[in-house]
Amino acid sequence: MERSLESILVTGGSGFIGSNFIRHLLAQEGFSGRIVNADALTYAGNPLNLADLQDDERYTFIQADIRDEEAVARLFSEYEVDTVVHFAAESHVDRSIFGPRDFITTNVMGTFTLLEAAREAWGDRPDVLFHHVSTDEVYGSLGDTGAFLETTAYDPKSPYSASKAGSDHLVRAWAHTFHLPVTISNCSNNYGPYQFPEKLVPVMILNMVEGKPLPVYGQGLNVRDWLYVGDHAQAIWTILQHGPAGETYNVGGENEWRNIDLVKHLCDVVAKQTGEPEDDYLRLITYVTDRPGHDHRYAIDCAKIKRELGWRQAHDFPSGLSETVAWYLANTEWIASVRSGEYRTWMETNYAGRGSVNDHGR
Ligand code: NAD
Ligand code: TDX
Repeated sequence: MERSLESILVTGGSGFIGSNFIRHLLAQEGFSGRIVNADALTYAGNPLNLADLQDDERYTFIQADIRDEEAVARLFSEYEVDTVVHFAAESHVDRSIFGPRDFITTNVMGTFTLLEAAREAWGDRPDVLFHHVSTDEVYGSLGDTGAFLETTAYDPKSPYSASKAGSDHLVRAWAHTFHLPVTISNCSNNYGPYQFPEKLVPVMILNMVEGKPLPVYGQGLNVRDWLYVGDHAQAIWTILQHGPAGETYNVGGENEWRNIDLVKHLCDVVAKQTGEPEDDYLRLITYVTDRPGHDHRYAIDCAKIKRELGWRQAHDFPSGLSETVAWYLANTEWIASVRSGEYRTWMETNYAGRGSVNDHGR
């Protein structure tokens, strides 16, 4: 049975990865359907992320909270949804440590609400799919070697990762018990345009430009695997078309960096584009109090999606990072918009006066 893929409900499509995914999907020759983006527009959701699509008749935006049962049920019936791509979540680990409530209500209860609405609307239709977008953080933290496989036991450590693990378990339970056709992807750290400036890469770029300290947690020795957001979007599109129901796919960049090395590398990339001396940026590196419970290392083994579905990363890190820096340097209107009003970085709000400035990264 072919999947319909005619009426795709994207949740959280006004955020970083969701907006990149929607743009990516509408550019695919093989896609002939429509997209309904349901987003509550929290601090992380920004209509400007998709402003260029407002005249595209294949795209509809509905402001809706995935915790609102009635609103979610209405989306399924009004738009005859046959596919869900579920991005909507509270996504910032630091925020989950100091205010976990929204992480539980949105990531766990919101996912539950969507699953129930899908079950109710779809019955036993075989041409539908619920794709759940998850994270490598559900697997916990690695030592200096090894990588997460799809079969690695869950061991989430932060309120964020525990809430995402909870949502993954719900999705699998709905598949097992109610035969809902589902797929799951667990992805590593994404970088690229439209990322809210609370995550490592945009925080560092924007602080460099403004001559502000570059806050490196602890000693900067934690390791993350970085994937270009467009490659993540393509992985999800590949799964929607070819991933059998019931399967989970790990998605990663095979591109591990210690945080401190990445920040220093970013200083070099930004300096090349602004023409400022790299030393002026390196001097801003400031070691601050570590994140509580900071996971040491994430690494993804993505051999399964490569082998079974033929997906590959299309962006190498130098070109992806260089394009990302150029995007942040050019899109001053977007930056002003997301930083207007109440905007302060999580660091500025929560670490005020607590940053332990020891040396400057040399
Ligand atoms: P983001 O914070 O940039 O965007 C989240 C979006 O969800 C926002 O537009 C927000 O308004 C919306 N949202 C939040 N609560 C909502 C609610 N109750 N109802 C409706 N909409 C709501 O996040 P992101 O970085 O784009 O991440 C998207 C998804 O990918 C998340 O599920 C995240 O766990 C997962 N993920 C992210 C990364 C990463 O590196 N950013 C890596 C792996 C997985
Ligand atoms: O200012 C900073 N200084 C710093 O040293 C920030 C914002 C982060 N860090 C460190 C913490 C992490 O080791 O950099 C690393 C990356 O931090 P984040 O950008 O906050 O990402 P991370 O915590 O790794 O989680 C991200 O990847 C997995 C996303 O936010 C999650 O949504 C995703 O699931």
